[in-house]
Amino acid sequence: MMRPLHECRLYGIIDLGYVEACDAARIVEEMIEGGVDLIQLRGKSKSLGELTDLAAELHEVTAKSSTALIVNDHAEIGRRVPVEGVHVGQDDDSIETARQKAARAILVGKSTHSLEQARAAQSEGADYIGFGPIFATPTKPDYVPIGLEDIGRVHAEVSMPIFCIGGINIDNLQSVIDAGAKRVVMVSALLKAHNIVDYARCATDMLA
Ligand code: TZP
Repeated sequence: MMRPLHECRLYGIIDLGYVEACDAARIVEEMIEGGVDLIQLRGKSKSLGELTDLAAELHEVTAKSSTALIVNDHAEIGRRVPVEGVHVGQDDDSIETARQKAARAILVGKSTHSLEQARAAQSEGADYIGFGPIFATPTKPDYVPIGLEDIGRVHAEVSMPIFCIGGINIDNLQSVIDAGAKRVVMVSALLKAHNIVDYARCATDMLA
């Protein structure tokens, strides 16, 4: 059983732009051991079939733990693989369409890049949002960072879980927490860490 969403603090992403599919299961195991609460599978250049097969392989690993597996973009994967959720961007399916495609109760998260988009995602019925990029990030080079200033306001105005994202690492995590964040996503920082287990533990301890 996955940890209740409101108890989740650290969200990792298996981004196939950074890691090979053949290493994904090992990295998922390390993230789980380090206390990562949610893991997203993201592979912008992979086919639906490849992502479905990989999601099935990774879910066999996450199912033995309380860590949830979320797929990026393709809610229809949720029909074939018992993933816990799907994540959509601003230019992807609506929350409603994602729920229809999954055809069962599933978490639906949405990327937001401003206060206005965060409020809209709440009205649209998202279960959680990503909010960022907080800092400049090589993972999304074409996005203008929104900075730390709106983190307090978004937490005051939006009641669902908010995961701050974008350029967050162990060295700047405290500044994000001090700005009001309770939850974060780390992509490159975790994937490039020499020891993913220790790096994730350090982050989850800070977020506890
Ligand atoms: N959405 C906003 S920023 C971002 C996404 C997917 C990338 C975050 O990656 P990193 O490597 O943690 O900066």
